[in-house]
Amino acid sequence: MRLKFLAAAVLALSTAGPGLADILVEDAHVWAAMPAASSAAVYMVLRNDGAEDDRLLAASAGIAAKTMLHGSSESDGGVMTMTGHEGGVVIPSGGSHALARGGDHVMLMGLSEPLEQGATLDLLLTFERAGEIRVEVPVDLSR
Ligand SMILES: [Cu+2]
Repeated sequence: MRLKFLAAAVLALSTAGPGLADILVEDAHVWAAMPAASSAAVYMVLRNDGAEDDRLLAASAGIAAKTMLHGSSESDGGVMTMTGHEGGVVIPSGGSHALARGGDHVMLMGLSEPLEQGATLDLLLTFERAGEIRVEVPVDLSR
C-alpha cells in the first residue's frame, strides 16, 4: 500500500512540473527481441497540447551506455534500416507523434543489465520547449 502511494506521488510530480504540462507521454513501453538483448527500443505516443510545435531533442536512460533518437525506413528489398534523428522529432501543436515499431523510436544501446518483463526503466526526455520530462517506462517484451 505504502509503495503504491509513493509511486503515485512520483508520477504526479513528473507530470505537474513547471513547463511540462503541454507534453503528455502516453503508452510508453520498452521492447526488445529478447531479455538478454544488448539494445532495446522505447515506444510511446507524445501529445502536444501546447500552442506551439515542440521537438523531442534527446533521451537518456541510466541502464544504457548510449541513447539515441532513431527513425526506421524500409528499403525496396524490405530491409529495415535505422538512422539517427540529429535534429530531433517534431511534436505538432494540438497533435501527437507516435514512436512506434517500424518508425521513430528511442534506441537504448549497451544495456548494462538484462530487461526484466514488468520492471520499469527511468527515462529522461528532453524537449525544446517543455524541457526535461522524466518517465517511468515499463518493460513489455510481449508487444
Ligand atoms: Cu534504433
